[in-house]
Amino acid sequence: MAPFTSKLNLKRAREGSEFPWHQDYPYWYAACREDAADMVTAIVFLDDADAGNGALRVLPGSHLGGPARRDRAAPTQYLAAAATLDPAHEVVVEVPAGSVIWFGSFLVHRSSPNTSGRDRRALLPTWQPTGRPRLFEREYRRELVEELP
Ligand SMILES: O=C(O)CCC(=O)C(=O)O
Repeated sequence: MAPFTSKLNLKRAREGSEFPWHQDYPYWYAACREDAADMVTAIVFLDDADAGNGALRVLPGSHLGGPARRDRAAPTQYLAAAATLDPAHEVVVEVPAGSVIWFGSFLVHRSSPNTSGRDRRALLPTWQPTGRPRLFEREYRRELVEELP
């Protein structure tokens, strides 16, 4: 595996915002079409993460379903259509600092706002098969998401 991209997500105490339900697939698809299915992301937690400070929340099994229906009414065209999901199956992944969660681009996930007094920092490197261009070397074409459900 080789690097594709990476980012630092900082949910500041009392200010960190939510990430609504989504798959990473549409975000990567706009840069690399079907290659997006091969991406794997690690979340490296630098702080304890729990429901209060914005832990990751996942829908188990959703990684097997391929592209989820998008919310075409949302300002961003990348989010999943929440009405098509079953939040009763949501799992809040509470982990201590130093934990690493790996997931593929089809996993439907979200995270809640940080309403606590504790920061929640995490590094998110994304990996791809060796020999392919990195995200910054590819053309990013937002309109490609229209090809997805
Ligand atoms: O940092 C988080 O809580 C989740 C971020 C996320 O879902 C993403 O960057 O795709």
